[in-house]
Amino acid sequence: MSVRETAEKIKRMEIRGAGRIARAAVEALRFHARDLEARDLAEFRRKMEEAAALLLATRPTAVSLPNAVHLVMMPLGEAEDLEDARQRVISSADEFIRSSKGAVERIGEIGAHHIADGDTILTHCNSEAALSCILTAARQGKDFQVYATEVRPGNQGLITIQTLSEAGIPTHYIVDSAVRHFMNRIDRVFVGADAVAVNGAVVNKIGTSLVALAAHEARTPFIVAAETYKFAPRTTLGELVEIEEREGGEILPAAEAARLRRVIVHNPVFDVTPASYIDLIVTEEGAIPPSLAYIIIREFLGWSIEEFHKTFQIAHQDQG
Ligand code: RUB
Repeated sequence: MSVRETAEKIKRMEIRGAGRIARAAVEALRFHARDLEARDLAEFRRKMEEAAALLLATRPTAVSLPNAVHLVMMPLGEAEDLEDARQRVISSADEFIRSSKGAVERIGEIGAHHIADGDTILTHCNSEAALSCILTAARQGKDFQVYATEVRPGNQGLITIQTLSEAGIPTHYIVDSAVRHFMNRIDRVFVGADAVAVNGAVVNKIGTSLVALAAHEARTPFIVAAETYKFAPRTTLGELVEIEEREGGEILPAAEAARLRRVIVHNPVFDVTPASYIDLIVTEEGAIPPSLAYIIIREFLGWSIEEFHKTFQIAHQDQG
């Protein structure tokens, strides 16, 4: 798929979920690099940067997108000539896709340790990392059930219940506002992440923080499944993760909105769950308390903050 087509699909949420968005962007860059016609290395670099910028502008919250694009584009800096540059992008893209899939699998293995026979799990939205924990536990023969939320307004819960049902897992489907009503039946909550900040706060689908609040009140463990490329390096410099605000029409149809002229519709699609409501973040490098987010950013993302800034010409913020 071309870069433009991939970007459109990500914008329209035909490709969605932080991990899938990252892999789709990387795949698009890979094909772009393979077929790109350029006179020299400088032109190749410029055209690749334009393609990267197009992909980065699609959705602002999932940090997996800039992290993945950065990983693929980073080797361009060391390229000696055009063909070398092309090969470097292709192999770094292949490596990202391979390791991303491996990370989801490993997270499943680690997360499944936290699911026992007789458990009732709750999940919100549609996260392949969170589902990997649940599906791995099911494959291990554990006997448990899952509550899945509807997830207004995108209805991602439908994808989740389809996957759970196909895996033969007893599944309950509830509206988002019923989470607290059912929380006393829940042994553990599993969600994914679009971004993890340096202070351990997790950005995920709107409503996640309410689920966490209800879990906290009921003393129900709240577990986040997040690959290391969901951790946000820029938050170490005090930058906040941008919360995407989508069209009001996704909530209130245009005809209704036109009739109710004084009504302002808000449609933030992610929210922030503070670290104090999170018991564990399961990464492919192991399960950590949210307070260790900084270690993941420094040790496992594999590049320095300075390098990240240089590559994307992000204005350096005063840390003082
Ligand atoms: C998806 C969402 C998911 C995370 C993690 O939001 O919030 O929980 O992206 O998913 P949207 P994964 O549907 O708006 O993209 O574990 O698959 O990366």
